[in-house]
Amino acid sequence: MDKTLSIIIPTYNERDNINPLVKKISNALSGYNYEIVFIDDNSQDGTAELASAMSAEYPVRVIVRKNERGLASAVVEGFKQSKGEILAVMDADLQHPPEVLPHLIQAIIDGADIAIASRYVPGGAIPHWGMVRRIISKGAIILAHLALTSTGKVRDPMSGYFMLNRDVLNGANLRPTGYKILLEVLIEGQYQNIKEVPYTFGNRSSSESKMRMRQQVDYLMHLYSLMNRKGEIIRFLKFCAVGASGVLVNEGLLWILKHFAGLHLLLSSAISIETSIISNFILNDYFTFRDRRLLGARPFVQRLYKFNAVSLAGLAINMGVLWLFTHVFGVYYLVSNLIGIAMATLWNYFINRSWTWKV
Ligand SMILES: Nc1nc2c(ncn2[C@@H]2O[C@H](COP(=O)(O)OP(=O)(O)OP(=O)(O)O)[C@@H](O)[C@H]2O)c(=O)[nH]1
Ligand SMILES: [Mg+2]
Repeated sequence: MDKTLSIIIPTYNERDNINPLVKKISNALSGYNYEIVFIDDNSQDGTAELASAMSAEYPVRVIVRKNERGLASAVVEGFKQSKGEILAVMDADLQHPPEVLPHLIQAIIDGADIAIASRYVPGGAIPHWGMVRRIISKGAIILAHLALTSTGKVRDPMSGYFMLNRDVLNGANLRPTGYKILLEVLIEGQYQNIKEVPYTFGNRSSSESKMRMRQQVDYLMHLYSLMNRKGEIIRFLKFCAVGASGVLVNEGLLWILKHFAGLHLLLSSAISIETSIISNFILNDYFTFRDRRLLGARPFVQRLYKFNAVSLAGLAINMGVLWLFTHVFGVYYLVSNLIGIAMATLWNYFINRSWTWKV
């Protein structure tokens, strides 16, 4: 590879890991044109001094930030301060094995714009994690897929170990909070091809973990910010508003059919429910998912069928939850119904977004 690779490594109190890390990278990348850029947030254990000392023998640069803390913002600083046409990001604690770097480089050479070292593709693993941490990690990934549409095909969007063409960041306004810099790149960057390369997540080799409860909160805030930027919060609110309008249509028509037309209650209800489903569909097609619809009569009718099916299943969910909470858990029925409505709304929203208005 004739392009220069800059490996960005954020550090905070990683003194004991620097020496083995740099040596392993050097072994893995002999013959490559690369630099290692440490972004240290003024560690008090001498990390920066030790790393600087290694620059005599290895292509190492150290940038010390005195007034800022945070992994993701350190990486963004590294992007700015480095020279390479190819960028890599990895942790300092040897949980990201440097032996994977050549595989990531190969993926980029083969045409990937972003190459992700992934724990969740076949061949990848996290042998040292307990059950709780696994569940949190998987839950966070599912949440990201639900909240954001663009992470769709990536199995490990939370990976902190990845490589990319610098061009991906052209025009990208990176504003990450917390730890998940790749998520930010996936949402803000410009790319066509992503390749995931399997790897085994190592055990933290020394020093203390900075993994805290605070990170989970940061993650949720980051997710909210990304959803907001992508218009996904507004989309969900529109969907809820349309749903509320459907309740009015349903109630109004039921009243008219029962009271004025004198139809049987259940027949009136069936007609009202179906009418509100159709009015919801038209409003959602026009407002909520306008950017995701295919034009033409045929796709329109297909969407209508799908929306109908999803809504009827939603109705069943609403009633099932109502029954379960009221009769099994002994919850007051109006409260159970609210829970049912919330569940059905989430179901309707996510299934319609990914199926009815699939892009
Ligand atoms: N510059 C900078 N680096 C940080 C900061 N917090 C963590 N890091 C570095 O980011 C990398 C990942 O941090 P870790 O504490 O290992 O996080 P983790 O891998 O999710 O957690 P463990 O599995 O417990 O190791 C390491 O190289 C840390 O030194 C920070 O505030 N500033
Ligand atoms: Mg770590």
